[in-house]
Amino acid sequence: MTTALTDFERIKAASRLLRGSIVDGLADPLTGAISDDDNKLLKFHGSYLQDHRDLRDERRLQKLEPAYSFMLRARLPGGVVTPAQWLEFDRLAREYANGTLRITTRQTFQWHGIIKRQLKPTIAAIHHALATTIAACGDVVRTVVSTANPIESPAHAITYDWAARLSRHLEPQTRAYHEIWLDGEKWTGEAETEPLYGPTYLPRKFKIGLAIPPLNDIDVFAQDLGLIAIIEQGALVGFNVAIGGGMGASHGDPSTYPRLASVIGFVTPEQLIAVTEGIVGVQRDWGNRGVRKHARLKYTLDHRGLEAFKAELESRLGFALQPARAFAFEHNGDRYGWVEGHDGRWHLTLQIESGRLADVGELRALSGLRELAKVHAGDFRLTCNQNVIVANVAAAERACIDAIVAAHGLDGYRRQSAIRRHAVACVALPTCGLAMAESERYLPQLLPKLESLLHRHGLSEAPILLRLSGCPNGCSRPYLGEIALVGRGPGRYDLRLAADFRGQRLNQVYRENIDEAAILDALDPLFARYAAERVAGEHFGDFLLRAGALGEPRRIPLELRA
Ligand code: SRM
Ligand code: SF4
Repeated sequence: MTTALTDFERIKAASRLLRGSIVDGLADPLTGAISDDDNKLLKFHGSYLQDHRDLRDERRLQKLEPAYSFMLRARLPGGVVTPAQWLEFDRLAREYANGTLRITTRQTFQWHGIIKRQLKPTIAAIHHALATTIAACGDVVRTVVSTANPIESPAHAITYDWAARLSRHLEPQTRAYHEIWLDGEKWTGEAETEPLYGPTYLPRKFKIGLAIPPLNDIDVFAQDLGLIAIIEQGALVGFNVAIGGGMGASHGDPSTYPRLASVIGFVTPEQLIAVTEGIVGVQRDWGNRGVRKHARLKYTLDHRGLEAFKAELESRLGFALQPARAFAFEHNGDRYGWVEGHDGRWHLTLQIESGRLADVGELRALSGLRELAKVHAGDFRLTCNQNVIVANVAAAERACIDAIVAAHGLDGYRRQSAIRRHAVACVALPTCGLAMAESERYLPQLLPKLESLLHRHGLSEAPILLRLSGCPNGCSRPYLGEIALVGRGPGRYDLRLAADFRGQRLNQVYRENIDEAAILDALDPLFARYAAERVAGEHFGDFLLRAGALGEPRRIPLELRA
C-alpha cells in the first residue's frame, strides 16, 4: 500500500532545490510575513517566521497583522565560535535582532526578532564572518554537535574534527542559499543535484552528535545518530553507533513518544563517513513521508525493526559493523569553572541561564561576553546545556578573564545552587509558535521556590537535573530530566521524574497537567524522603526508583483537565 505524501513533501519537490518563491516573498513590502510554503523552505536556510505571541490580541484589536519577525539559527559544528565571530554575532543581535543572543540546546546561536528586510543582510553578515545558517533547521542533517571543550586531550581534538567534518560533509549542495542570501549567480536551469539527499531531502529533521565518555553533555541517546567516541590508551579508535533517539511527542497521542537511541555496533574512523551516509540514506528511503509525526528515524526503526534496518545498512555498505565496545558515562551536565587541558591551556565554563545572553540589571551577560571576546585569544565553545566555555586560555590570562567575568555578574556559577547549575529550559513564549506554556520566562520564577524547598531539606548541594519545556516537543530534552516540566497549557505542566544523571534512562509521568502549587506539593515529600533515605552519592532519579517513591502514576480524569 502506498501512502499519500504530505504537503510538505510536495512543497520540497516543487521547490527547485529549496528556492520556492522566497525571493519574491522577501521583496513583498505589504506584509512582514512570507507565505506558508516559503516558510517551510526557509527552515532549510536556517530561519523561521514567528510572531510575538504577547502582542497577538492587541494587534488583532488594532486590526494589524501579527508582529512578524524571523528567528535565525547558525550552523556551528561542535559549538565553536572565534572571538571575531562572537563580536560580529553580538553586533547582529543588537543591530538587527532583539538585542539578545540565545545559546540553544544544540550548542549554537539563535537570533530572535529580525524583521523581514533585515534577514538578508543578517545572513550575509554571518556568511562574511565565516559561518552559515544553511541546514540549521529543515528536513536535513542539522549541525553536528559534540562534547564541548574537546581539547582536553589530542583524542578530544580529533573527535571534534570529526564533528566538523561530518557537519560540512552533510550540508545540502544546492546553490539556492548563495543565490538568495549572498547574491550568488542565479540558477539557469542546468542540472543541479543533491547527491545524498535527492530533490525531496529527508522525511524529517536528522540529528547527529558525538559524545566523549565519561561526559554525555550532548545527550547522545537523544540523537537520531549518536556516536560514542572510544578512546583507548589516549587514542581515538572509533565510535559506537547508536541510532533512533528522539524526544518529540504529542500530548494524548501514544503513537508518538520519546525514545533513546539503540547501540548497533562499532565503526572505525575510516568507516565513519560511509556509515553515516548509509544510515541517513536508509532513513531517506525508508522514512515515513506520509505522516510527518511518524517520520523521524525512531519510528522507522520501530515500524521496520532495528535488525531489518541494520541488515539493510550493512548490505548497502558491503561490510558488517563490529560489536559495540564498552563505555561508561558519568553525567550529562557541564563542569563549571576552570579545567586544564592536555597542553596546559585552560577552559572556563560559565553558566548562562536558559542560554539567554542579555543585559538585565547587574547580570550583563551580553556585554560581558563581548568584552571577553575583545581580549580573548582562544575561542568560545557553546554547550548543549546552553552554557559557554571560554576556551584555550593561557595560564597568565586567567586573572584578566576572571576580572571581566566578575565585573559583569557572570561569576554566579561559583555560588549558585546545584539545581540552578543543572537547569535547562527551552525558548517557548513569546516567540515559539508551538509553546503551550512558559518555559524560559518561567524558570527564573520557579527556581527560587525549588531552591527554598531543597534548602529546607538540606539538599541545596544536590545536583538534580531540571528540564523545562513549553510543550511535548521536548527541545530541552525534558524526558531526560530527573525532574521535568512539560507544558500542557498556561501555567500547567506534566511533572515527570526519575531519569538518571547520565542521559541513559527516560523519566516517567508522575503528575499530569498540574499547576505550580501542585508541583511543589508533589516534590516536597519526595525531597524529604531523598534527604532522609538516600545512600552516599545516590542521585535523585535513581533514588526515586530504588525507593519505589513514585508509586503508581496518578492520572487526572480527562474531564477534569484544563
Ligand atoms: Fe526544537 C521545534 C526551539 C532543540 C525537538 N524547536 C522547534 C521550534 C523551531 C518551533 C517550531 O517548529 O515552530 C522552536 C523555536 C523556538 C524559538 O522561538 O526559538 C524550537 N529546539 C529549539 C531550541 C532553540 C530550544 C532551546 O531552548 O535551545 C533548540 C535549537 C537547537 C538547535 O540549535 O538546532 C531546540 N528541539 C530541540 C531538541 C533538543 C536536541 O535536539 O538535542 C529537540 C528534541 C530532540 C529531537 O529532535 O527529538 C527538539 N523542536 C523539536 C520538535 C519535535 C520533533 C519531533 O520529532 O517530534 C519540534 C517540532 C517539530 O519539529 O515539528 C521542534
Ligand atoms: Fe517551543 Fe515546545 Fe520546543 Fe519549547 S519544547 S521551544 S515550546 S517547540
